[in-house]
Amino acid sequence: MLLREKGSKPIAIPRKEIDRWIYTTCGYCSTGCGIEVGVKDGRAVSVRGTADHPVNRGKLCLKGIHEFEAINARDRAGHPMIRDGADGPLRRASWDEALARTAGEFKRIQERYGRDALAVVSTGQIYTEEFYTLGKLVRGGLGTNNYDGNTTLCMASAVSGYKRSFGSDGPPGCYDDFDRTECLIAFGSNLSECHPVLYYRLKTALERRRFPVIVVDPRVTMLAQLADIHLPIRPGTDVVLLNALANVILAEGMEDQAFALAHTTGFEDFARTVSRFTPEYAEGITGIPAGRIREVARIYGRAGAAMAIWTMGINQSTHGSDGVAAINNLALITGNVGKPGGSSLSITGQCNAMGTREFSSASGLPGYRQLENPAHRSEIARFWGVDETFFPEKRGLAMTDIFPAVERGEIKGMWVIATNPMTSMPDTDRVREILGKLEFLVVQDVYFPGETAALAHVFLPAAMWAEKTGTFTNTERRVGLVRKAVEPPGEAKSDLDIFAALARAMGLGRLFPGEWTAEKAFDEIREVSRGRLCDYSGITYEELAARGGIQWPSPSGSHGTPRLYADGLFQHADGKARLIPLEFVDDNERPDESYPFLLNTGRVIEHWHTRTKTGRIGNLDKFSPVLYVEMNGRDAARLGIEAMETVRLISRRGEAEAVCLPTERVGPGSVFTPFHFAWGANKLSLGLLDPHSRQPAFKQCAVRIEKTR
Ligand SMILES: Nc1nc2c(c(=O)[nH]1)N[C@H]1C(S)=C(S)[C@@H](COP(=O)(O)OP(=O)(O)OC[C@H]3O[C@@H](n4cnc5c(=O)[nH]c(N)nc54)[C@H](O)[C@@H]3O)O[C@H]1N2
Ligand SMILES: Nc1nc2c(c(=O)[nH]1)N[C@H]1C(S)=C(S)[C@@H](COP(=O)(O)OP(=O)(O)OC[C@H]3O[C@@H](n4cnc5c(=O)[nH]c(N)nc54)[C@H](O)[C@@H]3O)O[C@H]1N2
Ligand code: SF4
Ligand SMILES: [Mo]
Repeated sequence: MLLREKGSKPIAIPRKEIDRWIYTTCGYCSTGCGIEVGVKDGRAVSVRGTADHPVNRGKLCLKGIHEFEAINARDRAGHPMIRDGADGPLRRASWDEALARTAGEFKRIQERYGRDALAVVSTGQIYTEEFYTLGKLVRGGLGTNNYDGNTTLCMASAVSGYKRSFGSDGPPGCYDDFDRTECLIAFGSNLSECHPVLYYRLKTALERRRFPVIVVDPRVTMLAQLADIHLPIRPGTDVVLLNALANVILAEGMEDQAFALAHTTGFEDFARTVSRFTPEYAEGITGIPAGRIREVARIYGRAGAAMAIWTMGINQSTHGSDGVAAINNLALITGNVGKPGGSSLSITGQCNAMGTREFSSASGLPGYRQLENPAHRSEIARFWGVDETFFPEKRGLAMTDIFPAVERGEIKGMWVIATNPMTSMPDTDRVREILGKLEFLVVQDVYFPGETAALAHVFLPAAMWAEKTGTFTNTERRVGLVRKAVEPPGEAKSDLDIFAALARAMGLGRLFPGEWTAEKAFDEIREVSRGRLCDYSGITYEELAARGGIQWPSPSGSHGTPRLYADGLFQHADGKARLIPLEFVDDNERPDESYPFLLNTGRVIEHWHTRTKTGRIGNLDKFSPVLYVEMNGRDAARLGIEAMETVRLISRRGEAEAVCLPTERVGPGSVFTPFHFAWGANKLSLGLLDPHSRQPAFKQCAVRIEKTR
């Protein structure tokens, strides 16, 4: 009222006529919010949060609220395209022609150079049914072992760390832990911008009941401002901090000995290693005062139930997998696994980064099975009706190793599905050269043009979120249903239909008999997962819609499981978890005289990754329209750079121009820039790889900043 009196307009939400509301799950991040699409005359015209949904309780974040606009945005691809010759323009083609060309080139390349000369690079953003279908085609039909996805840029370290500690992938905790914990420690997670509805869950839990929140992040994020204690860690040194926390917990007898004895192995080696990581030693490496480390260890160690969460600040590091194992170590010595409020919970990234881990076969076989395990190979061979000797006996190259293999001439063809490496991989000038070396590149996406699509020989237009039916799995293992609300544009087909059609074009139709549908794929998923950790056998689409999702394992007759390992039985053969001694390896590019700043990269709330969606949505793009770099005010003053002045960022790989924002949010000597812009962060990044997970260290490289005038 007051605002109106002053003459400014209040926000007006137009009343829209809606024919139907269709229940789905959000297609952006892994929080997995329940969201309904409002349809009018066959068009998506609105969305609303599902009021009683167990995840979001009716709330949505900025991206969710505008999600229907991504469907109607400009440049939706409606027909296949083909490039005649090596460098002719892309021209419109029929599906028959595009599929025949793709099938022909895949066959030619595999016959001439071998099965593995074709690489398949997928995503964390299509449905689980689509992942399963793709995996069946690639592992059971194409037979290339160079099959992976962008989850290697994202969740690979979490997967690797979970496997090393617990014997299997699968986040043990759940969101309900926010409501039950007595201490939360968050590592490298910008929760308020990247998982805003989880931030809301955390804040609501804190309003009901105070408990200490500790945030470990070199940057003063909004989450850091909410924290009781913020530890502005020197980038890339989390393993040292974690070892020191364990050091104090053991030195002061705060461990849960009964739990550690009954449910872990390796205690003595672990204790010996962390005994060297005193808080004083850790202070020298992490920059966190020893007294602070002791204080945090005591809060965490004495809490009845303590919860650790983490995201890319841990995973995207040269020792990301060790960082995850170190967080798990801390949880294991204090008995904080499998109990209400006590967990080691990796906050996932993409809407279905979990689904690909479960059923895409990208790093193994469906249902968390491994290529290295002969029993797993024969189970799946029998289930799919293929010869078991067709499967490789170990995993092939990860996404980050596939690109160098193209550079070396070992891979000649690539199929890129729902990912945009020309913007999201480290050192994009090199990525461009690598993609240019391919004899054949197929890109399957929902928009055209795009940075990667522009280089394709064949472009396949896909239906997007809410234009097809299927499921996503979120951070807390909750399988959520996405229903088809509207028709895709033009001739675009669901990824599932594209996979089945390509299989037929390649003479592999036997893998997908009859009419291959999401329901059929889901039935196979239920069957193939029976008795596995990620058991879907008790899940149906109807139950998913009725309950707002179900958390696996959900064997027949059950309605899901909130926490893994509640019985203390882990997935290693002896049923015990491993305490893993971890050393600190300091191998990042370090700032020096020529490149004096350490560059940190990440996200803003308005944008999604490479901006293919959010860059096309006015209500999001206009709030974050330009590439910027945060720099400490003292550094800016020293270099004579003013607020909003355009500066040049230069690394050993490339250059980018950005608007400078002097701020106290980053400390002296470090700068931060979002990675969403094709002309930004990844022209500069180095992306050294973690030895276990092959995930790139996107968050640490050295740059120089110059004035442009
Ligand atoms: N708005 C929005 N939300 C998203 C996404 C998006 O693109 N936009 N993407 C989704 C996806 S796929 C993902 S993976 C998640 C990512 O979610 P987050 O990981 O939360 O996001 P980031 O901004 O990449 O990085 C998180 C934090 O790590 C910190 N960090 C950097 N180096 C270190 C370090 O050495 N140690 C520690 N402890 N911290 C460090 C950074 O300062 C940053 O604040 O977000 C998901 N949600
Ligand atoms: N410097 C730096 N780089 C980073 C990161 C960082 O923090 N810093 N983070 C990394 C992380 S965690 C991630 S997850 C990656 C993300 O990197 P990308 O996966 O490259 O990012 P997106 O823009 O989400 O790409 C998804 C593509 O799929 C398309 N698409 C959307 N829905 C569908 C669909 O249903 N079907 C098909 N076929 N296509 C679809 C979109 O239009 C888009 O082109 O970036 C990584 N790169
Ligand atoms: S928090 Fe994530 S899942 Fe929820 S509305 Fe926002 S983007 Fe969608
Ligand atoms: Mo991610």
